[in-house]
Amino acid sequence: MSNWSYLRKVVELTGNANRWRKQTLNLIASENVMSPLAEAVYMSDFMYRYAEGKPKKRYYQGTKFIDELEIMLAEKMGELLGTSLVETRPISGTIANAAVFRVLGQPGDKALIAPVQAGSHVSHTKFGTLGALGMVQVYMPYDEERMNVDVDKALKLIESEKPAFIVLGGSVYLFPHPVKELAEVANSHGIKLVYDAAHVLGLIVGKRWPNPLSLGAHAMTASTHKTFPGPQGGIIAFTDNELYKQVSKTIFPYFLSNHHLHRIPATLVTALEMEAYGEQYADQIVRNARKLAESLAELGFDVVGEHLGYTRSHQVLLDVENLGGGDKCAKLLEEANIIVNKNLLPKDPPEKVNDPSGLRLGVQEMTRFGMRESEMLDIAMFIKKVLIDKKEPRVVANEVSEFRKSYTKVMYTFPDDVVSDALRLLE
Ligand code: DSN
Repeated sequence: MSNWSYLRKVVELTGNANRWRKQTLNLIASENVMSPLAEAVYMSDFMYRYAEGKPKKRYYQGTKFIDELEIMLAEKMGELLGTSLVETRPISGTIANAAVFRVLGQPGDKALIAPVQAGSHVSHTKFGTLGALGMVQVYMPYDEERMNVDVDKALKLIESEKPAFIVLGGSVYLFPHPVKELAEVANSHGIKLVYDAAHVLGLIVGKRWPNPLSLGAHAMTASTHKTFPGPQGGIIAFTDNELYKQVSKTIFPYFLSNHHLHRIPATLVTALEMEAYGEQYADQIVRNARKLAESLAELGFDVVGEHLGYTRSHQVLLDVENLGGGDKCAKLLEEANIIVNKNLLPKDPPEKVNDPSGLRLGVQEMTRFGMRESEMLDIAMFIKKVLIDKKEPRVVANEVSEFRKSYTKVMYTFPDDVVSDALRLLE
């Protein structure tokens, strides 16, 4: 391929992705979109710059504006989360976890983590960051009835295993983990509790999910681009001042040098949007998730968690074992322009990871584009056409694209006149 054809291909593929994603129903639970104003400040000169160190104590010159913005972001996120101790530099949720775990444990130490059935993230496990740091995972037992960590057995494990720290939160969960119960015992043993709020940060800020910091967690790690609809990045909030100081000394230089500065103003714009509209947005997300689950169940799907009201988060879990399995169903839906991921369900053994029984659906991005309960029924019907009625996916893809044309504007952001005024300040 000539240089020019290669260049054309690169740009064309990027354009294809842009165009295609506008025609799809994106139900990946870990993604979202920024508002045009957040995007505008993201595409700034900051993306070319370095600012090693902390604001006003940098190893580089040229940082006076990012210093101010970084201080503002820590303050604003602190206000939204009820603490004054916020570390804004992690460039992802996994890097946030790495820095906290590194401070709390030594190689060989044990960490008590949520069982995979209760949704622990790979970074909490021996296969991910925890294992890379040489630490040992101990799963807390799972309570099938409550679809959650078994509190009584977990409390006994704290006594018997003497872990260095405890991790709750995760990436596939429908119901809040028992932070308060475990934090009380952790405190009595001098153990720290870390809560990974990557998926639910926006729900916490929007007051539709319990704030783990107010329930006793010592640190809350998160990413800033899921239910909190900012740029890809990470954040850590603390209630423990000493832990905050140690993690701040660890994140740089152990886990990053630069921290991708263009994230900072974009995260701050998103924080202001969430301050103004976060409760409305989070409320609609949890309503939509519940409605999507109910609609799918009414249409004949096996939806996980019926006895508990299906979900309290942005996620819905579908058992599609009898419809060909998670791998096949996710691929069929993709052909129909419905993007989901295959997922292990609580009943699955870990070996089924490549062809699990489930699908994970998240409603946060479609909610951001203005969809409400009635559109959740439409989405459930599109999914039924593909997976139950066995309609040709490419035919459904055309219907999905047509449907999606009515939902292209990002909602839960500032009015157009405010945005136009603000954009002039970038000129
Ligand atoms: N693996 C991502 C998710 O989809 O939950 C989070 O890192």
